[in-house]
Amino acid sequence: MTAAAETIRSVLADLLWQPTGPLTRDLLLTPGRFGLGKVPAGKQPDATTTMVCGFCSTGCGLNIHLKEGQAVNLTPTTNYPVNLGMACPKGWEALTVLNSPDRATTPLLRDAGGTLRPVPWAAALQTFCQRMKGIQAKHGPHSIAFLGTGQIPTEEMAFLGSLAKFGMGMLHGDGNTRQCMATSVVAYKQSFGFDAPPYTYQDFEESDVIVLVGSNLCIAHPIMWQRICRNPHEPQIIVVDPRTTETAMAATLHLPLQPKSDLALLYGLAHILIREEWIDREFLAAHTTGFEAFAEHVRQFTPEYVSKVSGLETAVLEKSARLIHEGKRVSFWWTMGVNQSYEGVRTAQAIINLALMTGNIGRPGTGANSITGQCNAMGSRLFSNTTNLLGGRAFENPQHREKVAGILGVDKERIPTQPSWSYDRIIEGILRDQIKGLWIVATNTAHSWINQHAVRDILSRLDFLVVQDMYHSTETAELAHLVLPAASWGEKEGTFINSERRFGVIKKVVPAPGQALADFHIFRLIADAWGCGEMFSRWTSPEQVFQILKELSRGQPCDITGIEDYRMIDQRGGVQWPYPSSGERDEGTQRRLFAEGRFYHDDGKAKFLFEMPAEMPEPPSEKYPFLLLTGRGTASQWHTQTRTKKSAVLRQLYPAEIYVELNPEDARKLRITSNQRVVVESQRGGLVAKAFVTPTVQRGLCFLPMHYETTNQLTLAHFDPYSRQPSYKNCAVNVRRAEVADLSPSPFGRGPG
Ligand SMILES: Nc1nc2c(c(=O)[nH]1)N[C@H]1C(S)=C(S)[C@@H](COP(=O)(O)OP(=O)(O)OC[C@H]3O[C@@H](n4cnc5c(=O)[nH]c(N)nc54)[C@H](O)[C@@H]3O)O[C@H]1N2
Ligand SMILES: Nc1nc2c(c(=O)[nH]1)N[C@H]1C(S)=C(S)[C@@H](COP(=O)(O)OP(=O)(O)OC[C@H]3O[C@@H](n4cnc5c(=O)[nH]c(N)nc54)[C@H](O)[C@@H]3O)O[C@H]1N2
Ligand code: SF4
Ligand SMILES: [Mo]
Repeated sequence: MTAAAETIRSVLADLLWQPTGPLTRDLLLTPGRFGLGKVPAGKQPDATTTMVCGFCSTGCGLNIHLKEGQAVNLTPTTNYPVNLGMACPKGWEALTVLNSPDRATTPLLRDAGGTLRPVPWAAALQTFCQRMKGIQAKHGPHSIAFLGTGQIPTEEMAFLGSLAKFGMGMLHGDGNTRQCMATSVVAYKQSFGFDAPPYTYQDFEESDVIVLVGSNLCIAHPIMWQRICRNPHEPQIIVVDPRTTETAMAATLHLPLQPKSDLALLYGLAHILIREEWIDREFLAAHTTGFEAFAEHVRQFTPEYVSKVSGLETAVLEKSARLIHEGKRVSFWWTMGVNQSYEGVRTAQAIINLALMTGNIGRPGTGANSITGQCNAMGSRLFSNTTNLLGGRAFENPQHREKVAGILGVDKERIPTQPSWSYDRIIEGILRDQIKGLWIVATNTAHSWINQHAVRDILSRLDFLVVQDMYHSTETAELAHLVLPAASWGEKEGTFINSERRFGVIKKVVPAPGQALADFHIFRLIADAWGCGEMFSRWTSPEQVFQILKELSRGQPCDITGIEDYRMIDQRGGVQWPYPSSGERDEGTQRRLFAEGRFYHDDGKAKFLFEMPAEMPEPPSEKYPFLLLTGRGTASQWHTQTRTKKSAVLRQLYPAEIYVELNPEDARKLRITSNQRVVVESQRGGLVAKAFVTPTVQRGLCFLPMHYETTNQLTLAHFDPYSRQPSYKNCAVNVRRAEVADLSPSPFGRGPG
């Protein structure tokens, strides 16, 4: 069979669910709903199958209950080693959000009058290739780019990155993981020699001291928090967060530091630990480099100095250092309060340094542990072919290129010799007329990217914007020239890799609506239409691609050649990397890295890396006297809400309208009371929100959840210099009571919420 015929066969098999009838050419030629994908009634027994959740990186196991072969309900899996029978509200509602009138069911093309109209797949594919190739012919091969995601299966990410770069000749493609994990990736690579979060979730239960920095587990990772609650050692829980979050309230010690004083604080803790000789000299000598220079660096971070910068009392600093010293198994965890910062990489490394100098790594209950965000951010870090060449390799390395070319059977000249521009550079590239065509897959840039007015303006300058999403109503799809309708979690197959490096399987348990196709099949169709289908002739199904990924991982720290197939992953309750086919391998269900103290740098040692703290680029001023923090609002809201707002149950669990958290004293001075509408404005824009007056935010700070459309109209586009991750959690704003003129009609874009 030719590659094109094979594509049509596999696409139809997917649409028909159980292919029973003859193949139909209508699929490619007719727009509209087909009623394909109906499960033949009565053909299959009722049963239960298992898969992992598709929201957050915890990667909970779910039992999916099937009636006549189709999912009707779900329950958390009791014997899955991640969640042990628990799920958060999003997990429980994961099937519900699939049914919605705004699901994209057919390709949509913007007509001459500016309206998006249904077109058949064949026309959509033809337009896609003509317009993208036209741009390349006029402006050069690198004038088209893509933006991907941490929320599609690993096999699909690898397909997108390989098709775009090796098949279509793109150089630039990045993902929303830049907004999220780039800082951890760079920090680990520089410190350990490979992007390798070392922990397993059991460490939550085995620590006697747990340090959470910029991480609101109760809201963002509630099942991980449940694992802490199961810890039998009555652990000390130290939470470092400027806000008194739900997690901070449950801590044994909360350090409400000034925002972005983390670096000084962490150096200050190192200072005390060294002063008291509470460090593991033996471990330092055998397994690390650069400690002496680091010790010299932190001498200036005296408790008095750090107290001034952070607003924490010296006694609290001394107490924190003592707790770390007295702990036998201390684990350090961080999330976006660290990563989303203009000095995120060095802050993450300051955490890594604490773990190294106290010998808290490689043993149960220890580690310098970055918690991931999206269900498959880890898959994207290893296999999306954006920043890294497939399998955690480097584009710049000729041996790596040769290796990948050999495994894929691709001409090595087709592999770029440099990594892609980062997300912010791609956006800037549009502004500079260097990028004219953009393909956005499973991310909602027009809502989630920093400084939203600017990014929407920039996207609107593109000659051709393609958005591939499960809903046609996202803020980004509304700007598109072409919308490609995607099947979602539950409607397709593949693997996700969770925060603790565990592969889990997802399955097709409901048909996708209308003509929506798995991203996998969309990539196949595009490969054929582009004329590079032969290059992907082995990429016939997700499970076939999984076999290719195994080969790509061979000999890498993330070697998974020992995993046979999806069945094995499913039966074992997931498998953590590494799991090589040969040599020593740990068969346990909970596995951590660095037990032998061997890191991935050539000398086998971890590096101490440090730098002087930087100035905050936009501190509060007379005109904008508050510092704005942003982040997750509730356990029931997911990001830009495209999914979670589709569930009536979840909608009951969070405020429909955007709200801003304000300190009572500040509110009193401004004559603002709870539930009153206020204007929050920065140099870049303003929004109307309901005031939520609460002592959980300190004076001079305010907090907006990221889930509402307008939040990023305020944020300042600035980035960590090493990871290029946006610093979403600090910009200067003013808050005032809303006047009548502010309210109706809203002067701020599409209005509140
Ligand atoms: N319910 C829900 N869960 C989610 C998500 C979701 O959208 N909804 N998203 C998932 C994703 S992709 C991610 S990345 C994770 C994010 O998970 P988290 O990082 O835990 O969530 P955030 O609320 O973004 O940020 C955490 C905390 O950082 C604090 N912070 C702000 N500035 C600073 C600072 O300067 N220093 C310190 N120490 N702390 C600071 C904030 O006050 C906030 O409480 O959540 C995942 N889980
Ligand atoms: N102010 C502020 N902004 C932030 C943050 C913050 O803390 N503060 N956090 C940042 C972080 S950490 C993150 S991760 C980003 C998240 O930002 P986004 O990635 O923009 O958020 P989502 O809403 O998860 O968008 C995912 C999109 O993919 C679609 N989708 C879901 N499943 C599929 C699928 O299988 N196939 C396809 N094709 N589409 C699918 C969804 O409908 C949705 O439109 O936001 C960032 N933005
Ligand atoms: S904690 Fe995360 S993975 Fe678990 S059910 Fe909730 S959203 Fe899903
Ligand atoms: Mo994220």
